[in-house]
Amino acid sequence: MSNKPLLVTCGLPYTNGPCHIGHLRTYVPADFFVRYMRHCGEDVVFVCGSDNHGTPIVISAEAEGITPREMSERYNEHFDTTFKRMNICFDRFGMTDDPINHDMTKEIIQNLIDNGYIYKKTINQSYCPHCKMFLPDRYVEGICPYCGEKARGDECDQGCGKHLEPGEIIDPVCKICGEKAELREQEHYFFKLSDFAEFLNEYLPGLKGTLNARNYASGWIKEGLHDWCITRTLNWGVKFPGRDDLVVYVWVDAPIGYISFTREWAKKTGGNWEQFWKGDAPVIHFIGQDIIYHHCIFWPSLLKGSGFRPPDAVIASGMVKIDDRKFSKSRGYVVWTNEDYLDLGLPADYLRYYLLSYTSHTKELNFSWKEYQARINNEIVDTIGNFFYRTLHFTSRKIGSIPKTEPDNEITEQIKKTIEEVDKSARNYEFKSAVESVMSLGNFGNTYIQSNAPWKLIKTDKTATEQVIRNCLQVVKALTILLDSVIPQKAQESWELLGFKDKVKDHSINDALTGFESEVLPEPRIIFNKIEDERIEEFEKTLRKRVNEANLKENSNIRDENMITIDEFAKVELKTATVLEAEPIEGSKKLLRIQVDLGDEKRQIVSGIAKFYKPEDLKGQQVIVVTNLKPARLCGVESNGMILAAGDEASLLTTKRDVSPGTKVL
Ligand code: B3M
Ligand code: ZN
Repeated sequence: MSNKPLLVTCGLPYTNGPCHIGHLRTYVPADFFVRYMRHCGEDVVFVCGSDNHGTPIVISAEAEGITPREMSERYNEHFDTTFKRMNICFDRFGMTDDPINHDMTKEIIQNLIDNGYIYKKTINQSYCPHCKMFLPDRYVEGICPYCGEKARGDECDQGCGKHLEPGEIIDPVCKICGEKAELREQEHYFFKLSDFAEFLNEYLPGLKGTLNARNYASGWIKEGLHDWCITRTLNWGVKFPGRDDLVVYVWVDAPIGYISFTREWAKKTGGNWEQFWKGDAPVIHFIGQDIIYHHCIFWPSLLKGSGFRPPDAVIASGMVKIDDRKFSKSRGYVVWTNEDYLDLGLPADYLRYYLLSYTSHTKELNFSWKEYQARINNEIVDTIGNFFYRTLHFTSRKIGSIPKTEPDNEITEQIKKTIEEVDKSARNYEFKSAVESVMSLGNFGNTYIQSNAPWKLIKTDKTATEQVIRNCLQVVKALTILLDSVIPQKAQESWELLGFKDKVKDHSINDALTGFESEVLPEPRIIFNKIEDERIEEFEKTLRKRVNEANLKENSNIRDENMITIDEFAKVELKTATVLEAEPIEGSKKLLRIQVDLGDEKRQIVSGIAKFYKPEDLKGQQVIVVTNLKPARLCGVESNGMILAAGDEASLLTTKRDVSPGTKVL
């Protein structure tokens, strides 16, 4: 145990959509860590909140006809409630749009200005002439200049994942109206990130947490750091000091939320926030792997440049996949925490167990209902549930009270060994290994009761049976305390079945080795139930249905994209024409030079029909011509229009009755 308190934070969810299990990959392990540390006697402050600014929220709010603030409040409440339902308990869950964060952000920006880390520069920004507005971040879509994939204004989300600066995106298109955007000059403020390479090179090797965070960040420094444009032309956000027309980029005020929420916690409890951000009490960030750059490069530099202390550890979780597919809300590969899980009466604890134990924290996690079911049924129910119930049931039915002996050495040694293993893994942020160690104590217990068979032993030796049961009870108690960080609700139920009246979460890990309070145990009952096959089939069906619906929607979107309006069609000018003359073009087997009469004018058109018509046969034919096509040169010959023909053999289009040349085709 250390004498300094710890501050643990989780990445802040955006308030423009509901919580899905992808989110939980960060929050559940963080909550495990916090609970475990508290069992070890550490003083932990656990804060989080929602990320309310940025274009995604403005766009979603516009689509629903509400204000971004209303949207943010709605989803802030949603996340707060959902986390509580998952037994993820923050000491403060704030909002980045709350006044304290506006103030804190302005203070930090002012410090950066005073310290010379901010400069003004005129840049080319995407602008939509149709909507008459600048297009910050997600208001614009286009092509990533680094990898050529489709990208959003501020990030290459479908390709290389790079952060894009304003104006960098290629072929920008306005997200609101779909029109081509143009570049216009605008004055913006930049953060001199490039000044921090030396600081980061010194800082990163000492940064604790998972290796992926440190390694990615060090790699990016080698590639070179670019200054960040930190203002946006938007109404929603924290105003840049002294500029009413600009707000700061969401990635500036979002992490500053961590400080604001710590201050809110301090205000509520009389605690001290400065010990974390200015003193030397550790700050530990849990985040998703996709925001390592923001937390290991940008954020420490912002803090350093404004006189605050950078974080001590960054723990980055791998991404979540579903049934082997990349997680995608738009493609239907999503499992919603409430709608698809909690609302169906499934225990929060089972999902926590699955998320913690399935893959190591930095690996990608492939969620599958079948795998979930197998884990819960074989590990939680069969191993832990079985052992707990057998022990408690036998105690109450055959012995009547907790035997008045001490557990054997072999047992206490086994528990001590488990605690050591769990401790090592938890402090190294290896949650899967920590859970595995707990489960092997469960297996030990199961094997122990099975091989000592108290139900047989009691027929010959009551004292020996009591010793066996006392040993088993000690293992159940130890498991209950250890499992509290993993499955807190079930652990509390088990705790009460062991005759305790208080909260297991308030107990030290060392109580895994101490005795019991009451002699007689309450009536035992089964607390872990299997997940039935039919239910799993049902869940899979729901997922399948959603994927199909999303695909249908996507297909109809593609169809929509290929449609043109009547106005667009009317732009094409089609007229009848009579062929006056046709002749081959030297050096081309395909092309003919054709002179046509369009009534009030004559034109030359080059047409690729040489293989199918003899020049002399074309003379006098009536054809249909696109007359407003931009002139082009084919084989060095100028062509002013296009003659329409159908199919591979270029059957020429004509009119059913003779009409005079130059008649419009509608
Ligand atoms: N709101 C969500 C994300 O990109 C973003 C996190 C902010 S943490 C300061 O995962
Ligand atoms: Zn537009």
